[in-house]
Amino acid sequence: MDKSEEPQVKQDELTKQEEEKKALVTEEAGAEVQAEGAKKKKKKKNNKKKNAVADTGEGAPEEEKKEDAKEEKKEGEEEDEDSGAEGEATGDGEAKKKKKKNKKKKKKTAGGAVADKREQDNSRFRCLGSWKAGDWSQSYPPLKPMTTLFKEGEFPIGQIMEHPGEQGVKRIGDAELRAKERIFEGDYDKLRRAAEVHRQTRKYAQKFIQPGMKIMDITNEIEACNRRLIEANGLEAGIAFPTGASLNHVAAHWTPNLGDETVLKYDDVMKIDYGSHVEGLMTDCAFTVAFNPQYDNLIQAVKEATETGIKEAGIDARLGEIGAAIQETMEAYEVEIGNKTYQVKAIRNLCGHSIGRYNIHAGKSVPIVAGSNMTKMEEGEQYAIETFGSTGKGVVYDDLDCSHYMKNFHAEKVPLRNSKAKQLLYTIEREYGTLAFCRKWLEEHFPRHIVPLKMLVDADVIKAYPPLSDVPGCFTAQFEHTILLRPTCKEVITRGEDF
Ligand SMILES: [Co+2]
Repeated sequence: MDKSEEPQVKQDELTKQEEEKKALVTEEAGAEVQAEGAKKKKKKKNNKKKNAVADTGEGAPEEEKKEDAKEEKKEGEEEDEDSGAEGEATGDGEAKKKKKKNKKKKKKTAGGAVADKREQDNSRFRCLGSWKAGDWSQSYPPLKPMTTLFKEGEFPIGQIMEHPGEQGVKRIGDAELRAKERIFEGDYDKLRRAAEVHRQTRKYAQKFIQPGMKIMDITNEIEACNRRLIEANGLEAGIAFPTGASLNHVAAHWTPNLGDETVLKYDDVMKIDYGSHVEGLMTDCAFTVAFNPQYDNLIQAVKEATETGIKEAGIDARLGEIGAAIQETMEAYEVEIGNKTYQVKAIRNLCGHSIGRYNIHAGKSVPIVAGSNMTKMEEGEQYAIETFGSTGKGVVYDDLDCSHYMKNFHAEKVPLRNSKAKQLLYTIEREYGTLAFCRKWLEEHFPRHIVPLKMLVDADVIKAYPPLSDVPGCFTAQFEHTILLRPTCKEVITRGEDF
């Protein structure tokens, strides 16, 4: 995500949000995270069963599996302590759980998981496709990393599309370009591995996300799954950036900080935005979660606008023209919410962006409104195509309570006097390099980081990425895919049947 301009709107009404938050805490009756999050709720089992059936609308066999997975977790409560918040790789926990395996009556795969199937009904979410039946050897919850499911060089290829214009047809059959492409196959393969992690993680998220859950539990669970499947290991492979879970008028860059109690409601519109990387080669992909059909036209507008962006993108495509096409698709929609009709607006100071190695915003921005940028996309580039629609003003400003930070990619060496600030910078460089991180993650490596973190931000070594919000009371939606501009074609690496 990229914010293209300085904030244009100033406002100080955060009261509404605060009130909502308070109201929500009392509502916390419903669902729970199936795996890690379940540990605190031993005594609520009866509730849970009732809710799970009511909320998911899934068939009986699935429910059995879910309950099964919960039982497993409850028995393994102690080891959850370390696999929970930071979601360590499964190795350890797996071994411990195996010891307890003989207690189980039903068939299990390694790590206490049950066999999953590929087919998954997503109809309880608005405007998300369902996963079709087919070969599938992942467990539930997903514990098997991609390298155990696929051989190197054989990670699933994304959606292949022609580059726009006449050259597109020529490129796709060009032998020389194909030969050129072979040089990059290794990188494509790593990106496809990261993309498959994104797909499998989101399929999982689409199974467990329910109104009533704490956003903290949702994001922790997504991150734990992401880490397991990508085999997170220092800067070699891991999460590419914090899991965005921005709600309603907040469009992007919000993830809960430690202690946050926000609960997902039936009427919320949540943007789930996360990424995985292998050796700094990363995916950036997002979708909108909503349950109430009143948002359908907003979500559909954004989904189609992102598809327009993907279709228009390609070698030699001009950035300004892509923006114009996106805006036209988006703003053809109206949405009726609570007896009021809104024209969907493309958020004019948010953009897609080029991606480089360990560099989420590599320099080029893909606007989502018409503009005069004549810059062309080029062969070999990688882009996140993302669009945001809003029922508000169509502009975002920096909101409060920052969670996202990232080292300045081109930061000069700045002499730091404060020893805490120096230590913190060292920790950030070691753990995240130039990848984005959030305060929740930092807590484990560097508790009481607020003051030194502010020093680093003031010294311009670390940049703060506060939540980006439209006016309170409005709703925003987002869809995003990562595409590769290969010499012969355009590959939508994060494509799935859900979106
Ligand atoms: Co992005």
